[in-house]
Amino acid sequence: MSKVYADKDGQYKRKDSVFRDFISSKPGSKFPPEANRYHLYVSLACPWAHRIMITRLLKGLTSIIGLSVVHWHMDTEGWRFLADGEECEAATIDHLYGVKRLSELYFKANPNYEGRYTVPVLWDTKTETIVNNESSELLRMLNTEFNHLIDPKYSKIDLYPSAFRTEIDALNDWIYPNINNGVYKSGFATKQEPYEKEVTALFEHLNKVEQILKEKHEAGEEFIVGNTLTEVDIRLYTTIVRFDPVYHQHFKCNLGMIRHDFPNLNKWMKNLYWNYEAFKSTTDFDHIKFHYTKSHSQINPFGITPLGPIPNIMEL
Ligand SMILES: N[C@@H](CCC(=O)N[C@@H](CS)C(=O)NCC(=O)O)C(=O)O
Repeated sequence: MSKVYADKDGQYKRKDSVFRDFISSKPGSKFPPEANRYHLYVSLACPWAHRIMITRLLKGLTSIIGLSVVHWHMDTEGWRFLADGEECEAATIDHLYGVKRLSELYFKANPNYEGRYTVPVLWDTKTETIVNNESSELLRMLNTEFNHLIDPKYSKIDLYPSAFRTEIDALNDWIYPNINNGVYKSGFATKQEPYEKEVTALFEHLNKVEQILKEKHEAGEEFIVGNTLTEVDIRLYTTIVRFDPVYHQHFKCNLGMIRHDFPNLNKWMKNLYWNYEAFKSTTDFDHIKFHYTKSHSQINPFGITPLGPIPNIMEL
């Protein structure tokens, strides 16, 4: 029997990330910002890791923080890197140690580790440990802590501007549980009642963002907060771009599709994808579709990947 993520009530409960240190330039910091000291481990399929890939590009950090990309297939032992002679476009070996599995890095960091081996991971090559594996915190670190090491055209980009922090925090507070995690809570439910409750809440909150974006578009603006790209756009984009290709069918989030039923969310997503390289170049629909449909055998036992929707994202 493959893994079931729900508890006995049929509800999916996500576990908190456990490595929660911070890169900081404050005196005495255990993890000071330095070029080429830290390394990111990601999956191109994963919406949480995708947040960090977008941020790494937007902030011009590609030559400062290295990157290893796991294969899209996640089995009962978790994520693995590309094996010798194996082909999987955009996946890599582990560039630091050449290990086969992400779990080996978790055990290197803590031999008694007992949790799941999740991406994203920010690894410190100096102390050989995991600094942090929580995407919402990694996003904030990449936003501020390397600013003195990068070109001013990148350091001036602020994804969590102080003028909008209250508004951003308030949006994160309902977008995360109802939308980002809402698709997982719908898809991993193993009883009818929790599924219906979660999918209903998900669509109520998609309608709420649709309304916000309608007003923004009417005012000639393109982003969710203020008139500037913030972490709210990044955090929502990585869920919405997976919605029609995967969540609608695989996670049974099928009370509507972004392309047919949410014109303003669709317009906002297409704008980010087609007009911002950091979004388009980090969105890999093959990794996304293959990962979910061929890794969650409890949901899709034969691992058949549906052909549609075609296209994965509509033209502008
Ligand atoms: N709270 C974490 C969640 C990360 C997470 O759940 N990642 C999934 C992939 S989408 C993972 O690596 N799962 C591995 C597993 O469950 O074994 C974050 O936002 O960084």
